[in-house]
Amino acid sequence: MEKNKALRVFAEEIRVETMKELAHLGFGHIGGCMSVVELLSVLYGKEMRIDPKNPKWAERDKLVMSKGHAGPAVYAALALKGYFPKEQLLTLNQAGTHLPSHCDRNLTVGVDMTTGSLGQGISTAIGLAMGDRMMGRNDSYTYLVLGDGECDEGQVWEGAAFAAHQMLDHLIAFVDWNKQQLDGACEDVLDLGDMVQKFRSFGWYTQKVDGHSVDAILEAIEKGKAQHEKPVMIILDTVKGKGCELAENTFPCHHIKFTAEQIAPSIEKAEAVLAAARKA
Ligand SMILES: Cc1ncc(C[n+]2csc(CCOP(=O)(O)OP(=O)(O)O)c2C)c(N)n1
Repeated sequence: MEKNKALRVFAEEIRVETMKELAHLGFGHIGGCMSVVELLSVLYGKEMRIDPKNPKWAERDKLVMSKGHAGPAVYAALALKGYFPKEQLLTLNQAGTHLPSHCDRNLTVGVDMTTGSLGQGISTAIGLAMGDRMMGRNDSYTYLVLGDGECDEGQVWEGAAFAAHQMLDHLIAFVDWNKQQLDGACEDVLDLGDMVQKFRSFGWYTQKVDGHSVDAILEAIEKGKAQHEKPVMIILDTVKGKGCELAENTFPCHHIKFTAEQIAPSIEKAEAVLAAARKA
């Protein structure tokens, strides 16, 4: 059992709310949403210095969800933190919504960066981190979430070299290493080999942890913050679709369609896991 019960519960809440959002729509990027819920729980539930009542607070920590198709999971975390009413989640991707399928900083309260064109988030995150440094906001951190398929983009490696050169120790990045991308396994589409060695050789303080353990993620962030010379990379060993039975049993499960009936048993199971986490 995990030490941090509140974060375990928050992760399961994000999971359930995300599934309900997507169930209402009948399709979506369920796989890559499910694999980041523990990370979002740790970030929004504990690690990030934020104030939902003051979302534009300049000194806040920022998050760049570079794999912007995980927007629905980010929105669930934001709603649960009180950035906007939970009922809004059911407007996902509908005409006039504030919650588009991919993150948009101009539309959604609490979203710090517009993303969706893969590869670009590392550059904007570097910009945010450098901006904080230039403005003397030394307590502010920028968090960045990359997909493993996204790391096929050359821009990721240009950013990786630059962040290390700038010794951007207040940039804390994650790769959601769920081993799948849009239409198959990462190792079949473009095998990047050992991600830990790759980022380490680019000069990052790199660790690999169980991406579904809130305790492990928290510990890795604290270790990263304890050093002051390198940008931090945490490779999250995850399962695409984690905790949504329908998605976990579909390959690839990147963007799937489902009826309410098809996804209902998966939601019921996730709700049971949430109830058990609350009782534990
Ligand atoms: C520049 C760019 N090329 C292609 C796409 C289409 N696309 C959306 S998601 C995706 C796969 C991403 O895989 P990964 O980064 O591993 O995300 P995850 O598996 O975590 O969902 C692709 C190719 C895009 N959004 N941006």
